Amino acid sequence: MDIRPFDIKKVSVDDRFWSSKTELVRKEVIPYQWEILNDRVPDANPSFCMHNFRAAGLLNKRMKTEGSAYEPPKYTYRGFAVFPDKREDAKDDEFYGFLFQDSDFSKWIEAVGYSLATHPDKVLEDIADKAIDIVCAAQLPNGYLDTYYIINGMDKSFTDLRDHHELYCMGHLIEGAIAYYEATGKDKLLNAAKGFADYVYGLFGKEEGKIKGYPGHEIAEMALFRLFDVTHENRYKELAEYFIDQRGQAPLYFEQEHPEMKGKPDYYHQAHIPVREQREAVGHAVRAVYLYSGMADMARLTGDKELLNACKALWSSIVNEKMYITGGIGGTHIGESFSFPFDLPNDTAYAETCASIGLVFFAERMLRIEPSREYSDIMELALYNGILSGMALDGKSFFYVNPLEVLPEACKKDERKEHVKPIRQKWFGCACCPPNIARLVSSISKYAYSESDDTLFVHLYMGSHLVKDVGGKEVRVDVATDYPDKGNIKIDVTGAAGTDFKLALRIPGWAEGKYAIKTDGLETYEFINGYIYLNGFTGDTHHISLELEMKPRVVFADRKVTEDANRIAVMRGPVVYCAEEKDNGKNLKGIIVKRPFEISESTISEFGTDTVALDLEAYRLMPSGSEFMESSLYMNFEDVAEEEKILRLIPYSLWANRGEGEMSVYFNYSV
Ligand code: FUB
Ligand code: ZN
Repeated sequence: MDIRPFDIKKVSVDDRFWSSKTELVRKEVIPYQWEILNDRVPDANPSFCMHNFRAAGLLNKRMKTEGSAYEPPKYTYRGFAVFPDKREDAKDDEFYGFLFQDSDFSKWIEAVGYSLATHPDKVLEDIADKAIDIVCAAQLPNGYLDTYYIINGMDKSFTDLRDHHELYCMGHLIEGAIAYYEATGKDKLLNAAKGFADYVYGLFGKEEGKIKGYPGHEIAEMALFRLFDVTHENRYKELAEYFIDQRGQAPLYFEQEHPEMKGKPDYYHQAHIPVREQREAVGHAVRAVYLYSGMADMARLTGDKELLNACKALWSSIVNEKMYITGGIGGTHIGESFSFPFDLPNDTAYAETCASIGLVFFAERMLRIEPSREYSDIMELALYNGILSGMALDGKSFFYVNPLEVLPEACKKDERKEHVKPIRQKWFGCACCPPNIARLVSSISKYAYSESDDTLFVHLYMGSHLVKDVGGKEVRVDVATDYPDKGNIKIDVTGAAGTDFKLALRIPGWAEGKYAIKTDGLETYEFINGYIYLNGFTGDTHHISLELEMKPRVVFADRKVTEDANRIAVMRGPVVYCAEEKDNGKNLKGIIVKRPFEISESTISEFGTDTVALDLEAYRLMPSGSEFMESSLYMNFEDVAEEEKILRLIPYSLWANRGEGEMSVYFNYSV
């Protein structure tokens, strides 16, 4: 069965929860990020992204005007990231920022593309067209387009595939160009991306004399498969397959590039063993899930069972041993990596926003191979928790690292927690996460729906309207819901009579045995891998209603997660909850939840829209004795007393929107 994402142009999302996010990205985040890319936001880390494209364009112009008299820059390594002391000191023809700064533009234009696909906007399109002109003016006549080497010296381009992100930038450029082309029909950037990919195709491959390497940071793989999807030009698929097959093969390419690393398994770059032999998710978490996404694309397109088995094993390694309850991945900041199984520290977590986004990409691709809630449940978990936490409610500040426990003082004074920030940042020198959230949120319907010729798969529930073509007939599907605050989902299907239309609805794992469905006369259905398949549509409009029980659940981690031993977390539907100092005072770790866990719900409005907050009965141990006792570091147990308290919980994704303070997802409980 050929399953593909549903065309985002054909879906209009009209949802209490998600529309506020997509509108935020459209109205605030995209314009804000354009200012950032042009270094016009005071007090934010400078980007230099558009500066670099302009600088490369300037050199190209010089090359054209000076002809053979032009002397191209000779490569000198200036560091992984270079910033001038002051913004004003930046020279017009020099490169600044991290060496993959180009990718920030590509992610931005991708978000712009998705946004324009559903909300045409002449002003934004004009800005984007002008930005594209600047980017395309930086491209070399042979198709090469990475400003780091164009500015710093092409003589060393593609000589450090492991660390220098040229192929990563190409991958992002392709993704951005496709989104913009699909939204607007304009192919200038797409042609530039194809030009770069064609140049790379000419350089890499198994043929004699070609480079036998592969990207040090993945994304080109999945981007090239997408380019193949759009253009049907086989060489892009061939190149992606080459990159995947070649990775980890002896002799190891990165060892040849960096002989000092000989004999040390390169988990970080996912180059330790050939991909089909991989079983455990290791190394840099973003690189890993981007690679697995490309592998899943290849497994789907080629039917390669060995590759699919590797994908399944890696999926299971992540979700059964290495994932936070929030859908965050990457247990350690050392190498921004997965740690060993069940090592999931809360306060030193890395859980990079990009890594959870990559997990969503991986899930979406596995769903195309096999619609199963094994994947969509996790996709939803990451979206509602570890990804949305990455962006402030006003869309103007961001988390890179998404911890599950924060003590602000420790973040500032303990070097081991330096990577953990207690408040979101306006921007980052290495700014991979903010534009990644923008492109994901603005294409959210792509993750909610996929389709085969006759079936519409509903993976995520959100108010929306779409029209699906079934054998030349238009079937209209309208969804209305207050999800995730409520579990009420109403789906109207119109015009399906006389077609083979099937509707596949996901029943989340957490709602198993706790849902009710009314099918309005449709008697034919099957339940497969967590999806209810409805068919036999004969009436004009069928009104289907699905009710998922949204009761708070007390959740316990596997005993092997020592960090969470004898502690509980609380979830409601797909939403993970946390406590903040703002509601509960300091020393959240000292709060003990009482059993039986009585949880009451209330609706609060301090986060802009109505939000369900939860309250639990709890207590703290407080010194009960004299002044002397109160000031002592240690005391006898008889000198402490229980102080009753109500523990207020809010959705984890909303933490740190009301100033700085402690936060915790896990709590002790009384036995
Ligand atoms: O290397 C590019 C990006 O920077 C990675 O995806 C992030 O983890 C950060 O290291
Ligand atoms: Zn990131």
